[in-house]
Amino acid sequence: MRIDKQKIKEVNDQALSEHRESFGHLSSVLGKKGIDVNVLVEKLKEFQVAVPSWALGTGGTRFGRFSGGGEPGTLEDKISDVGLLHQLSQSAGAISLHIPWDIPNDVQAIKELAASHGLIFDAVNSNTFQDQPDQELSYKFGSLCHADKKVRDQAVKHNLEVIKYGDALGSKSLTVWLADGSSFPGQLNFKKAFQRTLESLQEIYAGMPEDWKLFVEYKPYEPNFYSTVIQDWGTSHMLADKLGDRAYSLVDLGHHLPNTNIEQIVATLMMVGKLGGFHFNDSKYGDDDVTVGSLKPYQLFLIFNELVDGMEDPSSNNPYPAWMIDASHNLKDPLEDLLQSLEAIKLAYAQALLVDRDALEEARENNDPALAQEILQAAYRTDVRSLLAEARLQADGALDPIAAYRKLNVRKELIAQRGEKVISTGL
Ligand SMILES: [Mn+2]
Repeated sequence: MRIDKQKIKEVNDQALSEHRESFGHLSSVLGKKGIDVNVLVEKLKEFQVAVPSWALGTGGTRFGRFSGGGEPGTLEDKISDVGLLHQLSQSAGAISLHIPWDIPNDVQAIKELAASHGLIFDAVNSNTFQDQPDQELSYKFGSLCHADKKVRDQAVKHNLEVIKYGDALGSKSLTVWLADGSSFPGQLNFKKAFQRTLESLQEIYAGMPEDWKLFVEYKPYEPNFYSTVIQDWGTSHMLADKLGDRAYSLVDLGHHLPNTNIEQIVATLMMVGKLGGFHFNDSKYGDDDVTVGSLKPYQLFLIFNELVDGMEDPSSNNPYPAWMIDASHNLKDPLEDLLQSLEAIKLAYAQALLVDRDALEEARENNDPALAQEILQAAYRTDVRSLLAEARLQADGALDPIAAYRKLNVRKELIAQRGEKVISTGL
């Protein structure tokens, strides 16, 4: 489904005068500080975040799953849903596919469909964390690290297939996240597991087209409860460093133990040019995958402060990172949840753009932590919502995406088209 542009405009018109007032006020406040809001609006319009195909359906837990209605049952439906998010937010201009859940039958038709929604294909994701029905050997005891070379070969072959599908669609990167690890002390030889994983990744790296990047994602625990082969950013960076120039670490916010200083990890990886990708979500206890910014918005801002610093640093050769939301929703309408995540990401980005970097650096050089905090919090406490709304308005999106989604009865329409009981593939 697509929303009639005129309808979005009609909804926007109802809130236009209020928006003009808020945006005018913010423009004047920021203008007095020497900040040109038009520059910020342009940067916000450019900032696009990929939506993964698996976030469009209702997720669940190991205890159960309560699906909503009108979920996307096919790859075409998933693309259409990201298209809706992009139409409303003008911030979700890419989709990230997961193979084998999203194998395209007709590559050309899928490419054309995505293009018609203004979407590109971001990083493709492989899956060796579960067995597929037609699979010969099991990943129960690991994939790229497995003791049996035949299992490792099968997992490498799968990754090469994922690259082939991604290449056909115009993707330029592969994200590898491994569940490989052990659940009991003594189960795994840590050194052999690392070496085997490295060798397998080397084969995958060698099989990538020359303009592709490989992202190595890390996670401290789960599904294994004692050890994970790629447990942290240090291990991920060691692998990426050994693999070569086109291999990078990928930071997923939820893949850290509680209270980890993620902003410092981001700064360090960007300093050495090795931060390739970023997965957004929020968490309280573990890899909770809840809505971005719903629990720790200040931490998200501090992370964005380092991301912006890294992106603006002329001495850094870090590539522009691939942004993706990696979350799931077991209670909310997934599309509403994704709109909230997109908003939270861009709020943090906009606030980070407001940081007076010269003044901050001066405070640091003068050992003035109180002033440094004042500078950061002045940016964080600025209400930049009207800035985001203006960027959307200028790009033909909705002033308030969730309000528009509800007023235009999008979910009701999706249920009418697809039915109450469609289960999204892959979940
Ligand atoms: Mn992730």
